[in-house]
Amino acid sequence: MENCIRMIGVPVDLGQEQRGVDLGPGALRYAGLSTRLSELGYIVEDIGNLPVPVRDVLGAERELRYLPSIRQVCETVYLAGRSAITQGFMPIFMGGDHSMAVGSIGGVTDEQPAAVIWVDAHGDFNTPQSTITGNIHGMALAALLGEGFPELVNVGRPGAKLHASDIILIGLRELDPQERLRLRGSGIKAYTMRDIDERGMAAIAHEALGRLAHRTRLHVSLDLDGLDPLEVPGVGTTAPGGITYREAQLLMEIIADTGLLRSMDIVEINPILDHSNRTAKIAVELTASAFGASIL
Ligand code: B3U
Ligand code: MN
Ligand code: MN
Repeated sequence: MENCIRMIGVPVDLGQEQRGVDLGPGALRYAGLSTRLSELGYIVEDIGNLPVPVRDVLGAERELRYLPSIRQVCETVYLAGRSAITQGFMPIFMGGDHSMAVGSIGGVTDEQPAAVIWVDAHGDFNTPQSTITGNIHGMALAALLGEGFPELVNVGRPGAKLHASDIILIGLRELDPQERLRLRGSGIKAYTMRDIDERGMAAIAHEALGRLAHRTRLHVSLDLDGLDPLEVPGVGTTAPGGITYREAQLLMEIIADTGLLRSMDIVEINPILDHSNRTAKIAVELTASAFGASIL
C-alpha cells in the first residue's frame, strides 16, 4: 500500500474573510492532480469533499469567527487523516483555507509523530490575544503547538500535536507585531525570504531536512501564498516578494529525495482571483515533484 494516495477535499473558507478558497478542491481536480499522480505510478483514490458548512447559512456564528464550525470541520478532517494513514494511504488534503491543517496534521500524527514543513508567507502563529484580523487561518500553527482556542487545541485528541522542533517554516515575510514576538520566543525554526535570497533554496532545503532528521515521516503544508503572487495570483492573502516557482520546485524535489513524505496539505487557492486556474496548475506540478516527479 506504500504507493497509494488518497485525495481528500476540504472546501472550508471560514478561517478568513475572502470568498473563494472553498473552490480550491475543484480547482485542483480540474488541474489534473489525480491524473498527474497516477502517471507517476501511484494508485490514487479521490474520496471527494468532506462535509463543510456553507458560510452563508451560518449567520449567527460570524461573531465567533466561525470557531464552532471550524472545530467541527477539523474534527472531521482529523478522522479522515487518521484513517487514511492507518489504512496505508498517503493523504493529500485539498483546501480550503489553512485552518483545516489543525485537523489534517492532528490526524496524521495520531499514531506516530511527523515533522512538518510549512511553506507560507505568514506565520499562522497568532492566538486570540495576538491576532489583529481575528481570522482563524492565522492561528492554525499556534493551535497545533497547543496555544490559543482550546476548541482547536483539543481537536481529535487533547493538547499539542507538534513540538517546536518538529516544524520548519519556509517563505516567511509577513507577521503581525505580537505574532512576531511569539514566533521569536517559540523555538520554531523559520526561513524568511531574506534567508532564501541570501543562501538559496537548495541550502535551506537541505538544512531544514537535517533539522527534522529526528522524525521518520514528513508532512508538507503548502500554503500557496508562500509563492510569489506574480506567479501564483489565485490566493486570498497575497504578499509580494515570495518564493519563485523554480525555488518551490527545487524544495519539493529535495523533499521527494528523502522518501519520507507521507501526507500533504494544499491550501489557500482562490480560483476566483486566479487567471485560468494557473495557481492550481502550479500546485499540481509542485505536488507531483514532492511525490517524486523528476525531469529526466
Ligand atoms: N497574520 C494575519 C494574516 C494572515 C495569516 N494567514 C494568512 N494571512 N493567510 C492574520 O490574519 O492572522
Ligand atoms: Mn497559511
Ligand atoms: Mn499564508
